[in-house]
Amino acid sequence: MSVIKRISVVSIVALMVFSQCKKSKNNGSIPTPPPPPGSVAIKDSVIVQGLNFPWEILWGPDNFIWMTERGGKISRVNPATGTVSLLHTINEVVANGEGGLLGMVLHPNFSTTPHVFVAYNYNSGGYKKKIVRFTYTGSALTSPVTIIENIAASSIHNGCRLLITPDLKLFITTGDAANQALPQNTSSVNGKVLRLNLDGTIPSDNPVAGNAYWSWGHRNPQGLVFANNILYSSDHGPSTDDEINIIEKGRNYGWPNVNGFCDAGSEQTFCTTNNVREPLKAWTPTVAVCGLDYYNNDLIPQWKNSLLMVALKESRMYQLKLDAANTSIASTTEYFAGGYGRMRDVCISPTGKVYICTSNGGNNDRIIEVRKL
Ligand SMILES: [Ca+2]
Ligand SMILES: [Ca+2]
Repeated sequence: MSVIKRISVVSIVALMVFSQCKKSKNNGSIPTPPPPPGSVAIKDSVIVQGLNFPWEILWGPDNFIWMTERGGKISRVNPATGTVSLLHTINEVVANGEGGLLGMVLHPNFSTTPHVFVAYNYNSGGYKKKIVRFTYTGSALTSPVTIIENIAASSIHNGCRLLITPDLKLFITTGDAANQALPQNTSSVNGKVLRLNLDGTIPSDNPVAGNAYWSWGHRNPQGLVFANNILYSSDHGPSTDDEINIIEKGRNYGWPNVNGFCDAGSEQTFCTTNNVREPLKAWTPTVAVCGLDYYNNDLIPQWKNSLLMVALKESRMYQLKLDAANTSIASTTEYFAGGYGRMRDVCISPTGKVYICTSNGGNNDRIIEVRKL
């Protein structure tokens, strides 16, 4: 018998003895205790550098990260190599302050309907925003179709996350475009979460027939995710009350009359009169809440059933652990405080790795990969 075989036999015998020991130990009714919940060690590393204000990162069905940069570029990033492949530059984009090329979403049935929806600012009788649908050919984006246009824009407060729900409705967050009269005006498409059919028509079951809005009273929502059959959104507050909200059909979210919860005297009156939906959580002073995604992967157990949200000003990621009903935040844990500067967006791979893009500018922005150590 060779040495290796001897070792194997010894190992097998040892394993059998060990197993029996474990069994005999549990011969009573004492169950084996489960492993401690949560904590696995995580590791963060930079996989891409040299970007300029990436705004949207999302995990594509091709296992590439699809990315917009505010100046007008749409690229595919290979997460294994960090290679950035430019797909298309939208020349009509006008990047002004916080404006430019913003949110993006892919059609849920991308293999049969390779449509790419993007939101961007442009000039047309003033600074505006539009949503355009492109078709992906496998190497280029072609055939632009305008879904909605002439949304008021500004150098600040433009929203603009995009999301498509499984029932094929397009959700668009819009900001107040620095005009506080717009969010409470339901004939304006600003300061709203809009809901459209994928061809830009208005669904017959929207809150008001012929009106694109789904919810109103928003300031500058820049995070949006659909999970657990619930639409969650982050919204920038002024100097107080950044918010995380559950977006419900036809509800008023208060801005500019209400900041955060309905706690001040005048807010209480307004909230009662207008059936205002309060946030799940508010941050004062503000942290500049931005990109949002939902984590439920086994890879990092402590993050299961959590919203992951990144922040610009406070330059960190917040893990917002949801309760069993998914309708309130049970606990908050912070990661990467200050380590990478301002953070704009987050996405998650099907294997449970998390990707974060920074928003520091100067052609020095990065994508950070977070994985199990
Ligand atoms: Ca609110
Ligand atoms: Ca308040």
